[in-house]
Amino acid sequence: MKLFLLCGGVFLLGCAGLGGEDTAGGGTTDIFGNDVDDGNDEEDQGSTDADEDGLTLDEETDLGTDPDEADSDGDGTGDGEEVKQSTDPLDDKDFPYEGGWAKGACRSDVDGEGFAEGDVAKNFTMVDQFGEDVSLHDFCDRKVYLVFAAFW
Ligand SMILES: [Ca+2]
Ligand SMILES: [Ca+2]
Ligand SMILES: [Ca+2]
Ligand SMILES: [Ca+2]
Repeated sequence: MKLFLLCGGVFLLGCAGLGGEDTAGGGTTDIFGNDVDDGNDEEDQGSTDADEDGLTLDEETDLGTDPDEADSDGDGTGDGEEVKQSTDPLDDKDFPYEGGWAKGACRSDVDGEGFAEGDVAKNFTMVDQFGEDVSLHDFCDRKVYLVFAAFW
C-alpha cells in the first residue's frame, strides 16, 4: 500500500520508475506493466477519422482511400457517403444518383442473361430526366419501370 501511494505521488512525473516501457507506443509509459490508453497508441489510431469523412483510418486503408482527404476522388461526395451509397470512392465518374435513390450494393455483381421473359435483363445505360447516365443494374435491389417517350 505504501508503494502504491508513493507511486501516486510520483505519477505526475510519469511514474517512470515502475513502468518505463510503452507497450503500444503512444507516448505514455505503462503502469504496473499495463499499457495506458492515451488515445495516441498505434492500435488506437486505426479507429481515428482525421479527415472526418465518416471512415476510420483502418477502413480507409482497406478501401485504398486517402485518410487525410475527405473526398479522395474529388467527385464532390465524401468517402464515407460514397460507401454508404454503394458508389466507388476512388472513381470520380461514380457518385450517388442525383435522383435521390441509393445505388444498390449488389450492382457490380449482377449478371445479365438477356431480354427474354424470365431473364435477368442485361445491363444498359440511359440518360435520365436529370441528364445523368443511369444503368439498370445500379438499382439491382429495386423494381425499375422504364417509360419511353418519342417525339417527331
Ligand atoms: Ca476518414
Ligand atoms: Ca478519406
Ligand atoms: Ca468522392
Ligand atoms: Ca466516387
